[in-house]
Formats: sequence, structure tokens, C-alpha cells
Amino acid sequence: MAELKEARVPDIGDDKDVPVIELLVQPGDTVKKDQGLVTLESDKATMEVPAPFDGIVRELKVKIGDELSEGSVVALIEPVAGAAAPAAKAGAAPASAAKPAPDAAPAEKPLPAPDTRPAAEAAAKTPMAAAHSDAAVAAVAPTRSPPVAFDADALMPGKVPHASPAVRLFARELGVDLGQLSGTARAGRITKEDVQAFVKAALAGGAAPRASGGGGGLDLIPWPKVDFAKFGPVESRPLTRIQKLSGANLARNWAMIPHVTQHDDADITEMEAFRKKLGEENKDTKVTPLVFLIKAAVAALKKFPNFNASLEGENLVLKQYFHIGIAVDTPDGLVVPVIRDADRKGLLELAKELGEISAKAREKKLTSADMQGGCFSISSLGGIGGTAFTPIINAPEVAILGVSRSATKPVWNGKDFEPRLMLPLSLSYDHRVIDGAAAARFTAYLAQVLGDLRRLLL
Ligand code: CAO
Repeated sequence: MAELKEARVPDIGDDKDVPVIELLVQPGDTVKKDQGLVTLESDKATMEVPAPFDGIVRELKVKIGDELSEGSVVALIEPVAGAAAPAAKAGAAPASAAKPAPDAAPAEKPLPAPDTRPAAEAAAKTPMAAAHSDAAVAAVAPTRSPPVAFDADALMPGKVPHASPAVRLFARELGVDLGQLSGTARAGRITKEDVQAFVKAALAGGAAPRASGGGGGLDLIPWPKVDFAKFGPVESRPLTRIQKLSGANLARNWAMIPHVTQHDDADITEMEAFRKKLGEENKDTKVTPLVFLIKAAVAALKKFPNFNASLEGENLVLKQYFHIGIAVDTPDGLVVPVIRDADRKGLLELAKELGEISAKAREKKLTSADMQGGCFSISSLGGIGGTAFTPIINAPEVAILGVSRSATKPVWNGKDFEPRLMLPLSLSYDHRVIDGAAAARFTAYLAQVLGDLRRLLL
């Protein structure tokens, strides 16, 4: 085995004791010069410690959470034959050397002039993987080579976008090439909002994601391939047909629709009293809060027609009918049968139909016609629990209402706290069609109607 060389943290400005937040390689991995070995994240910037030359990682000297400073040893790497020569030799000039040794490889550059930029700015300009100074290397033998200047801009001009690992992950999930974005945060750092704005712009007008190459878009990287059995016993079960179909729809809708979810609470104390009364009077029909939500949703769709619409290219198709999709949980997966003309049906009729379609769904008897033509969907997890969630819009609809479990809460009435039964509502909407203010008005109106059912008569 060739002599192992150390990869060290290069000059990282004024930062000290910077935690390791990500291990990018494992022992045995072959790395290329400048490939990131670990990611460090200070409160000002993130940076990768790069491999100083081509080689095989033989040992990682750090773990997540370790705090590193300039010169800390990150890994031992065996240079591959014929690869770029590692910089330093055993016995190379000490860190304080001002001049390179005559036979020094590029690593032994003179020490940098001190960075006179303010610390925050200097550190914030430290893009990930940019620190490819050969000074990160030293022979395992006693001394290490002197550090050289870390000038991100000079070393990696335009190569490495400046963004935190979380933003990188977010961009990766959406298939966004960060190299195509300009960051709006300090020192050009790319934020999550920048990525969202980029995706939104790419999708504006229903533009299809490009297949590959050039321009912005959704070029997704391949799905990670992991041999799970390597880590413990596993069992592989095929997805059901419904899971495959709904999974494909959910993935497309999540990727293509810029979702925002608006949360609100409705005071359903009076509604609940009325519901119980109805239930006692109609023992053969199960009247759950969901039927009231269907009626309230229809009222809100009438008041806010943009929610009862679909985006078709550059047009919004406004519907004058009110067919409400209901997400039904079945042992084989999620299905969304549609209750037609919900505006023309009373609470009891809706309750009966809801019972019928849920039974049909669970008995696998729904036809594709039963699931077509929906205008707006409701996904109720109220029978199960939870306080809020983010439902995924059922395209080509533009909004979906999620409902969680009601709970009695103390509500201030101006003089006292009163126990009131509060129902959590979570409205996800397509931000290309609906603005946040409209969504807030929609949920506020829903809450008003559920709080005082007489409003359904208006
Ligand atoms: N708060 C408190 N209690 C609630 C409630 C709420 N928001 N919603 C329903 N309940 C109660 C009901 O009143 C009923 O109580 P009783 O048994 O005492 O009468 C109980 O919870 C069970 O209700 P239910 O779930 O059977 O009936 P439903 O009309 O509320 O819902 C259906 C019907 C088909 C929508 C539901 O069974 C279902 O499948 N929900 C899951 C939908 C889903 O998976 N959504 C996720 C999609 S995103 O992955």
C-alpha cells in the first residue's frame, strides 16, 4: 500500500471549532481531487473539506459532531498511482514557513496574506468544496504542510453554489441545479426561498419540466440504490396497484404544483351539538363532521370561485358545478371517490352517500367514473387524530382541505376563557392560481360557516 497522506481542514478564515455535519465518503471510497470528504457548517457558512488529490479513503478521522479548525486531520488517503501528487512530504516546512521548499508541490505556496474582509463576510464567501487547497494534505509523518490562502472566488469561480446542506438537499429533491440560481442572501448565498422561486418560475404557465440539459427545470438525479440487507434483515413486498397509481399521481402533483398550506381552526361547538341531535334522530345514518365540511366547502367554493377551478395552460377554467372528492383510506391504499352535485344535497343525503362510497371503496368496487370530475377534495383524518397536516392537491384541482381531529380548547371570549370544540383545518392550494390572502379568506369563511351553520342559508 502506498504511503497514506493526511487530508486536513484548509484555511477557513476566522472560523474555529466548526462542527462536522455530514460525512460525504466512507473508508474504501475512491475520491477525486477536490471531491468533498466532509461538510462543516459554522453559523455563517457551510464548506466541504475537499480531497487534496485522487486516491482511496483509508480512514476517516472524524465523525458527525466533531469540531474542527484549520489543520485538523479529516482522513487518511492512499494516493492512487499516477494520480496528482499529494503536496507535502514528510518533514515539509512547518506551518509558519513563509516560502515554499524548492521541490514543493503546489501545496507549498507562500502563506496567504491575512484576509482583511470582516470575518462574517470572509466566512460567508466560503463555498462548499471550494477549499481545495493542497495544504489540506500532509504526510502521516510528523509535520504538515503550510496552509495556503483560501480564496473561494479565485479557486472555484462560479463552480460551487453557496448554499447550506439543507438547501442543497431540498434542491436535489426537486432536481434543481443550484448552479443556475443566484442567491439573494448575504454574500450570494442561495436560500430555500430562492429554490422555490426558481421552481415556481420554471412551472409558471404549466411549463413542462425539461428532459435534460441546459436551462432551469426538474432534472431529477437517480434514486439512491441501497442494499438494505447489508444493514439488517429485510422483506420486500410489492406495492398494490392503487399505491402505484396514487403514488405516481401524488409525486407528479407534489413536484409540479407549488403548494402552500393555510391552517385555521373552526369553532364547531354548536355544530357538534346539532350533529349529535341529527344522529339521535337518524339512527340508521352515520352523520360525521365530514358532511358538514362538504356543505361548508361548497359554500366557500361559491364565494371564492377561483378555488373551484383548474389551470389549463394560461387559462383558468371555472366550474359551475360542485363535485367534491373525498379521500378514503382503504387497506390497498388511498382512493378519492367523488360526491356529485354536493350543492344540491342535504346533510342526511350526503351522509348516506358518504357511507356508500366509503364502503364501495373499501370493498374495491369503485369504478373509474366514481373517481372522475372532482372540483375540490377533502381529506379527513379527524376520525384518527392529529392537529394539522399538509394534504397534496389532487390535480387538476387547485386546492384540497385537510381536516384533523377536533379538540376542546380554552378560547378567550373577551372576558373569560371558554371551553370550545375547535376543528383544525389545513388548506393546501396551488400558489399559481391562489394567493395567500385568498386562502386565508377561504379558511376564515369556512370557519365562519362551520361556526354558525345559518350562514349556509345565505
Ligand atoms: N374530529 C373528531 N372526531 C371526528 C372527526 C373530527 N374531525 N371526524 C370524524 N370523527 C369521528 C366520527 O364522528 C366518528 O365517530 P363515531 O365513531 O363516534 O361516530 C369517528 O371519528 C370515525 O369517523 P370515520 O372516519 O369513520 O368517518 P368520517 O366521515 O369522518 O370519514 C372517511 C370517512 C371515508 C373519509 C374516512 O373513513 C377515511 O378514510 N379517512 C382517511 C382519509 C385519508 O386517508 N386521508 C389522507 C389522505 S393523504 O394521505
